[in-house]
Amino acid sequence: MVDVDSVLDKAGLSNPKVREYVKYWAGVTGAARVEVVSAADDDRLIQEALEAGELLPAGEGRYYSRSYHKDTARSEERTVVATNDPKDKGVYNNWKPASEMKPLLTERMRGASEGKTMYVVPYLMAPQGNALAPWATGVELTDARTVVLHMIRMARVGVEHLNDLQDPDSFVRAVHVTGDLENLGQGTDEDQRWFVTVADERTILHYGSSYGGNALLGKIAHGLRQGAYDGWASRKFLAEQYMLIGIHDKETGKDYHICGGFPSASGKTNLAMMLAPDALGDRYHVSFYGDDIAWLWVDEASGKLYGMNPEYGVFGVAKDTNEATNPTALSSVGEGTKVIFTNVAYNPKTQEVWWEGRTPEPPADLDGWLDWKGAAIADRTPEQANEPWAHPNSRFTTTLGNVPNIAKDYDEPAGVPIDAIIFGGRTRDREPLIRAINDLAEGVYDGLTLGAEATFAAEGKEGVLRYDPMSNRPFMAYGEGDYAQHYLNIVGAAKEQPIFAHVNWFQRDPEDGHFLWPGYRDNLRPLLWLLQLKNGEVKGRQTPVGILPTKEELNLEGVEISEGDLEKILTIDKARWQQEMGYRAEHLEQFPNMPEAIWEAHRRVSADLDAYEG
Ligand code: OXD
Ligand code: MN
Repeated sequence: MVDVDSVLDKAGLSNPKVREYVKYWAGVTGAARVEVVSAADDDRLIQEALEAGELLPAGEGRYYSRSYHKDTARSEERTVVATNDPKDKGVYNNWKPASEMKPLLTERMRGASEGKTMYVVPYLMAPQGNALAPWATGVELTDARTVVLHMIRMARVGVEHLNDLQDPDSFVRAVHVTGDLENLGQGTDEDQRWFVTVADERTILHYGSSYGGNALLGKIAHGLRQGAYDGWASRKFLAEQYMLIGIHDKETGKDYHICGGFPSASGKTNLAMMLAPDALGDRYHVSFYGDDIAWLWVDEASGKLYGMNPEYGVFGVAKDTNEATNPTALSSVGEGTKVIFTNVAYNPKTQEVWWEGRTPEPPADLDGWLDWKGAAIADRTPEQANEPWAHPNSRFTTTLGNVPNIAKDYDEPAGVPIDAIIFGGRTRDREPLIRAINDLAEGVYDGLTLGAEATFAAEGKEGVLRYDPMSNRPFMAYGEGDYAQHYLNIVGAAKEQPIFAHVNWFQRDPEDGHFLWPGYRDNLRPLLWLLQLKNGEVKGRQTPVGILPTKEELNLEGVEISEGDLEKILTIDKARWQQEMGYRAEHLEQFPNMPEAIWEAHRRVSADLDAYEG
């Protein structure tokens, strides 16, 4: 049995409740050693991981890791929100009783870390001193060193975040046990994995994976699911899967902040890391706060809606990241950044990495190249020739400070005032470039009916979205009706209302399929229009589904777009919208206590569409 007390004493971990918790789980998991970690341990842990072969060098100050081949993504079916109150059951949260899940997970974890080190990772999912820090504190226990290295990049890590809590018991207990990955029956009827957030006990128990989304418990399990539950239980805040950016107007000296939700594969990270297009760069500077999570609250002093990114790093999808789509991401994974790549293709001879979309063609000289599973590309059979080199969900993990256009105040406790909340899914028709919504209930309604096209034809019907309310479908922690009401309450309490908008960069020509809008850096243009609309500098054109820019209002300096394409992305397809309203009604009917304000918004949009002449 490890002498946990002496380890904790040596690490200066004095919080008595944390000590009790660590001792309990050291006993359950049977770990051979306990080690308390802080960010200052990074270099030593990197060195140990290199020596153990868990990391491989990928050039100067860059590292590479491979995960078990059946452990490469979040598993939504095995993810559960458990509480002691069945009223917390929602449509998406996969609710189960805490009394069933806690003993089950404890048994899975019993003795499962034998022979391993249990790392104690005290963390904070907020800038230090932030108003929401009391809900952002946690301690992850993990038996995987690579998970620790990822946590150091994705969260603020150190005992100082836990020792002086006002209430020493107020921290999230987050236990991660990897399990025997080769014998867990991933994806079969005998699947042994469980990823459980016991939300009303602020306890996270994840067993059976070392992949980031399942194992970095500060990020999704705490930053989104637990955060959402706490925000509702305290009536104080929202935890959303939103990016957060700043826009500085050098001419007026004004700063604006926009956050927003996008279902996966809808360009959220690229948008979050966007630079101003060349033609507008003299006037506007875009800064990066976060690409994945924002917590929103009303600031007591100013009465304004505020937001902050609880994370400390970026856990980005590598696929299709290149100089054109996301140059800032590439700079943030350069030499000396201490980035960790996972499951991309790797060349141990040259220490290079590559992923699909990094360059138009893979490296021509195959010498040394291994695919994400470690198999030599040069040895592929003709049948294997088309298999991807990198896993489609391969990732880079880098700290926010490495992103070249990181906002100067990203680490300040205050957070930033939110001017606009935007939603956008990948949709090939119907959704215009941007439509602005001034009414709170209609904005929330729009977020609740957010969706994206199913990625494969087999997954859905043509023109029918996979709804992903607020891009939170996999992270919903309680009932969707309660969620909608809480959202209305939090944002509704702000003295100055943010403007809402729905954006779509992905409309295509029905004949030849080309994208009608150039996208990427040019996406700043509709966002600037939105801010001008909020400021009363432009009027736009009212339609039943929101206010659209006129052609003249949109700053198109330096953009190549045909008149026909522009016309198309700035108009409403009435028939398709009327069809969509039917699908939306079906979608909303699933949620038992959806607030009347949301239904009223739905009926208003529907009636306005029926009366619309175009
Ligand atoms: C996700 C992520 O799975 O951000 O959404 O990694
Ligand atoms: Mn995400």
